[in-house]
Amino acid sequence: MAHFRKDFLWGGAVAANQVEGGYNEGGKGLSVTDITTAGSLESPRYLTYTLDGKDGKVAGMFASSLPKGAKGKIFDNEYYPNHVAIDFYHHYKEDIKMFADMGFKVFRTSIAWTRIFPTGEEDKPNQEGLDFYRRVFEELKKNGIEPLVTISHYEDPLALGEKYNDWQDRKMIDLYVKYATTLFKEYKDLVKYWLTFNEINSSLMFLKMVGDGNASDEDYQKAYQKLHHQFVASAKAVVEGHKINPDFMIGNMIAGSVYYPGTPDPKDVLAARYEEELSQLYCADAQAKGEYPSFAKRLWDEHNVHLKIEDGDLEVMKEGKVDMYTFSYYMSNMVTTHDVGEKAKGNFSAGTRNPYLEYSEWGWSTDPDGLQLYLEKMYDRYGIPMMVVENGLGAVDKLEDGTVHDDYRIDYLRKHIKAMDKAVEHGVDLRAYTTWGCIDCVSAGTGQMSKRYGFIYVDRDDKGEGTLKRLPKDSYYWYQKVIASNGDEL
Ligand code: P53
Repeated sequence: MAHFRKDFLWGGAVAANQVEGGYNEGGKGLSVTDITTAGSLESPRYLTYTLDGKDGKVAGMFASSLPKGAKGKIFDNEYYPNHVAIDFYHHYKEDIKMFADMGFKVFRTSIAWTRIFPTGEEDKPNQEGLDFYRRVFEELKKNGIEPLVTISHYEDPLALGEKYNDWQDRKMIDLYVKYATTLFKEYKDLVKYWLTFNEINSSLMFLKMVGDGNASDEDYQKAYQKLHHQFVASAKAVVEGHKINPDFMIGNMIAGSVYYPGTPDPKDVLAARYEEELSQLYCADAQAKGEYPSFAKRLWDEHNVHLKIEDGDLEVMKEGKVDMYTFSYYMSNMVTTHDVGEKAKGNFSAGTRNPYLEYSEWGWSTDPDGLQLYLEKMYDRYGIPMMVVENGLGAVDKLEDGTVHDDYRIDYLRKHIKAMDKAVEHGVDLRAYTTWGCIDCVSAGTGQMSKRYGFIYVDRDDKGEGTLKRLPKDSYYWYQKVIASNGDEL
């Protein structure tokens, strides 16, 4: 027998910009993702904003600032995969019906800030945008599905990015809080679960991708300053949210990973620990303990960072601690000071390939034990309810007789569900599991459609061709059984 609670929330996750399309419909403004072109494994697109008057390859959707004076622009001869994505904007009813048919109890999506405040600075929210999400949430509720809503998922208004140099300016805090409070008030009876920022720690992890991992002190200064503003914004949103509805459960969202020492050399053990402090615990402590960790000073000093902290900031961080710890988990990492093994490739994977693990076509390791370890470690550290809000295998699927035989995906998910079950057996208070890209969508890292995660196949390719028809894969029927048996039938 599996150990999941009776009311365990099984479901799936996506983000507005990766599924909705309709990028200029319903009064929506441009987001940073709308000006991001497609990429590939070799050339991940978070390095390739298309900018007017600059040569383009300067900063990406995860960067902490735009080059001074840069203006985002849409070029006629470029392809922008998020402009149509899978057109969830017009297909949401059909898609929610399929989620309900699988037995989903929860569906995680985000709200596009630019549907609500097109430039981020309007006095009044855009009614059409509010109405769209109301229809989506009502449709979910009608189907017995609880919405889990990310307030900001790599889709900030482009106008704010340009004007306030991404999150370098404190002004962003108030604009974010105004946006979040608008959502809380509008949907207070429809949405109970909220996440403030998607993978907030990606700003620090992203630095590994800059200049072959040799980001400058200035890059670190910007990343830490951006994070400080986001921590304060997140905490203020938590405080305001609880005033609007004390039942809200508001979570952080960390790109979760574990870091193994590559050899038993104590130097490697220390290096792996330091990597964990930088990439995980710094942000996790700030939001779940409501304070900077003891090792923060070491991290700042390492890169001559001087954080601008204003009066009241630290108090509000303490007051606005999150109610639950939520994270994505795809892979683990290995850190070594020795010259052993092949360098790991792919998103964020600084370090070396682990000889005990298998790697996906995109270079991500499969490590379910790492998920168990992560859950047990973090629950022990923070002691608040946890949710795995992203997990899954990005793979190329082959359409055969109108379906996809994706046993590799079933295998990946099965192992991770078993790992979660172990952690629950060991005492972790786990509330939900939402697999990433439960319906095929545009990859965040590469902009590809061919990197698929879904239980539902969507007929659309990397060039934007296809009928957008939805088809259940083998994993669709498998997940239906998993949910119906509350994790017993794997
Ligand atoms: P894609 C890197 C490493 C771990 C998680 O990613 C990441 C990334 C970014 O590429 O992002 C999350 O689409 C993110 C989602 C994203 C998903 O992982 O690159 O929250 O938006 O789609 C999978 O394969």
